[in-house]
Amino acid sequence: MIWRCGARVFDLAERTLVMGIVNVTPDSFSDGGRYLEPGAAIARCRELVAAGADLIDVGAESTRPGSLPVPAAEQRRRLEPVLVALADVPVSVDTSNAEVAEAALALGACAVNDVTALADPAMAGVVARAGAGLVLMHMRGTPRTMQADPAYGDVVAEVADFLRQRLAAAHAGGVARECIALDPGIGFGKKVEHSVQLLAATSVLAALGQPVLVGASRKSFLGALTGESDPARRHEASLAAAAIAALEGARILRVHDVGATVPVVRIADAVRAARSARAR
Ligand code: HH2
Repeated sequence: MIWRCGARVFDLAERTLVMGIVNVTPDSFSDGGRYLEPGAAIARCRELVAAGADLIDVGAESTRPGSLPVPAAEQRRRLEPVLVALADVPVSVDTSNAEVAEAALALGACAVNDVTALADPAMAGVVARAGAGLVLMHMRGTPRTMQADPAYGDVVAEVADFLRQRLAAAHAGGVARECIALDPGIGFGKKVEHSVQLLAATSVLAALGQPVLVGASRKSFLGALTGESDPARRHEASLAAAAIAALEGARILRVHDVGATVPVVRIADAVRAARSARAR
């Protein structure tokens, strides 16, 4: 299995990718305000690459529960100096705005992480023209409303159906299948039990045939399970979730603590390889 992101082709057959998070925002739930200044964001990206990140997800709009959209011009203003300075680094841009995505791809980003899975009708065309990578994520509602009592009959089946349908839409919009990764959207319109069920069912989503990305790092369901209210102190819980996701078939992990996650996924990769060798 590969994930094509423009000229970069990630080989996912044996290695789970570690995607480092850098939010160039004043208000993200975990690192809000720390990397709003371009110099701080660039230094953080370089630090995560040195710690072993395969790519960096740079966002200029928080999607934490209750947050509001950030205008395209402001997202571009925050992103541009960072992207220019990181031309040598594989970067995905965390945006659901096609204008922002187009500008970021022109500045060298190799993938678009779209938490709305193509809500902007221009997005598929922008990604397709660039031959860029694309992450399609499941969300129930919008960040402003999503945690207002989300309800599902069968959360795994509903998320899988949604992702199957968005995959078809992306493909119909010209995005090559080998460029597309799918993401259950942990914490996006999900109660604690929904996030746990989705983590447990990573292999069900992997069976859709695309690389699965899981973003569980520091999220509130980990706090609910461990009693830790401070996101920055959900370190061990995040590593446990990373190990489980990788073992269950996630091929890309979106994390804040890259250096600690890399050895965890190497162990998970080795165990997964041993498991599949035994099954052959
Ligand atoms: N989670 C967040 C943001 N973007 N993208 C994908 N594909 N999957 C995720 O799980 C995901 C995501 C939320 O985390 P963070 O970026 O740390 O916070 P904020 O949205 O407040 O900036």
